[in-house]
Amino acid sequence: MAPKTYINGKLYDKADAKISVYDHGLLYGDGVFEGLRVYGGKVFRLREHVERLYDSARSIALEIPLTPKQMAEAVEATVKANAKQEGYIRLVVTRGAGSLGLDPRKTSDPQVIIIVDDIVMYPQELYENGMEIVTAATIRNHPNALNPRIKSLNYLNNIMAKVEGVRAGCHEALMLNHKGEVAECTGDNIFLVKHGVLKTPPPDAGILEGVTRNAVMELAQAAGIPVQEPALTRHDVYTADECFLTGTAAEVIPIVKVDGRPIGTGKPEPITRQLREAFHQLTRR
Ligand code: PXG
Repeated sequence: MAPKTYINGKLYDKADAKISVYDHGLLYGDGVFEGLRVYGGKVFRLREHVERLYDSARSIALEIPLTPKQMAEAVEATVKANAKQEGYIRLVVTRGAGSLGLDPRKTSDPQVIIIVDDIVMYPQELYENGMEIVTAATIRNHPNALNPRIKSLNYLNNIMAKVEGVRAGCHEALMLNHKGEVAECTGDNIFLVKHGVLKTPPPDAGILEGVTRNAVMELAQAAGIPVQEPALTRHDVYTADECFLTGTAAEVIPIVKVDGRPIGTGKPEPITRQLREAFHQLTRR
């Protein structure tokens, strides 16, 4: 079935799902978004994603013309209209069409877009054997410039780091924050394991607080694995026993090499494998 896209309350065929070239989402990256997953016909952690979307919108002073409840219902109705059992949802709210000037007062009608489609993941082999990443020279945005906790349509910061990763022959790149601490990857959060303790940078390290990150932290706690959110350096990464990334698209993927240094034994290790399995159970049950 051809995908049906929701725009402002109506469903359109893919070829007809269009918005104005005067939209400030296109002209300035002025808007917010979410990426969600559908497992077995059910949207994973819909409430958390909607809450983060509204927090992002509030932070950029964008008023969404739906209540969070209406937004959640619109997402579910669009998934249903697409008869989607397994897939990816891109939820976008732009500032709307305006003049060719920055002033948000010149815009009207924020556009609410819900795309339901398939997901592109890393090659399956990397989930089994682990992935290699490099540190990008491009740092995460300074929180006082554009706070990384906002999932805005302005993803150039991450794309520049992704370009560096790809040029180095990797699928992902590690980004540091303005203090030189480990932040996250371009579209995934990072976790380390050291002496049986799970560690991930805190939200104030300048990261997006991932829905998958929070789910994995809960799973670890439930399994009796201690969880900490300390400031981390690249030294902590290089000397970790295990490393993995989390994200809606990536789910849980082992990292076995960072900047040419093998992590642990250079093969996916037990806690990573355990949490990957636990996440699989959580989403596929
Ligand atoms: N950090 C950043 C910077 C992200 O953009 C995550 C972490 C993981 O968060 P979640 O809530 O997904 O666990 C993200 C989100 C894609 C795509 O299509 C993925 C993200 C962002 C944009 C595009 O692969 N990941």
